[in-house]
Amino acid sequence: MRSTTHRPGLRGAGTTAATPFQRRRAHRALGLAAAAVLALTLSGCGEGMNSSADPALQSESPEEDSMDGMDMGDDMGDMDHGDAQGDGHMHSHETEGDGLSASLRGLTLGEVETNATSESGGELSFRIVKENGTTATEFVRDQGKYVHAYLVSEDLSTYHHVHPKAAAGNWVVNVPPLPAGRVHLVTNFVAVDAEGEYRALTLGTDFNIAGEATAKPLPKPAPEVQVDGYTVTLGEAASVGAEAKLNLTVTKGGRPVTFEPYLEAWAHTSAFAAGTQAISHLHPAQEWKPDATPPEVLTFVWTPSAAGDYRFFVEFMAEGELHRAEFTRTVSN
Ligand SMILES: [Cu+2]
Repeated sequence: MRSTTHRPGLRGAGTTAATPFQRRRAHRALGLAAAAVLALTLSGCGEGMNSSADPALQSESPEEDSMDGMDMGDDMGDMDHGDAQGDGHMHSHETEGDGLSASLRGLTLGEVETNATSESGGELSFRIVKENGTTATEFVRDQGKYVHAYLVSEDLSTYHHVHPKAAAGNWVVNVPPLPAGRVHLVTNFVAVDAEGEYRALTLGTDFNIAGEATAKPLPKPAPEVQVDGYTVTLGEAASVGAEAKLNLTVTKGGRPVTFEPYLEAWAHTSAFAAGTQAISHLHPAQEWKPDATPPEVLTFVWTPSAAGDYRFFVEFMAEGELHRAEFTRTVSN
């Protein structure tokens, strides 16, 4: 796999195999209204965030320019938590949006390009564009990263969580081979809009990978799954509008494992709705802080806004490695 080089000319040279797209399904627009209604409010993002003058908060810092942007299964090397602890923004910002809209609050996820195919990995790039047409370049690190990006296939059988790096607002990340067909890209970030306001947003769009999509059925709900020698259990989902507390336990040989922090949380869960690919990204109620004692049980609090099947991608760190457990959960009316 090529390294991420952040060449501004990515789109120019060497991308003859790129699949250009900006396609957005028209019916996604219908989801916009729903997303706006269900959106969480921004929580005090203006307070204590005097970022524009602070180079540490800029996305262009060269120390961000490294090859470790990709987290896939056990391939984790992206653990630069160090400077996140210095900037005073370790809390997670409540995000607005469920990834079904590419635009919210004057910021748009656009210029999505990739030269990855179903056979080979490549680079994925995109920009966050302001209402005035300029590229957003001021980002605040959140959960250890400036931008979290999630890629899922339409059938939710494929999930990747990657962390792009930017040069002049052009976010680039190495991605593995991607499934043929429609791929849904979700980006999660805190950025400054054209008015200088901080926006914690979850924006999403689709693109196509050439080839014939082969949809797999969603696996049946199971109370526990085995992954990397661990037994992982996740609680049941509730009904629409009701708060569910989904407990997560991880054991090995019958003993609880010690959770290790990953991206400033004890675990991360991306829950995608089957069909729409609406995302809820959840963190445990047990907040991670430096020197905190690892809890034995983690609790994801989630109030689903729509009935149907969901695929939960639970990412946790144990014994120095990142692991991912996947669950299907059904939300009833
Ligand atoms: Cu997270």
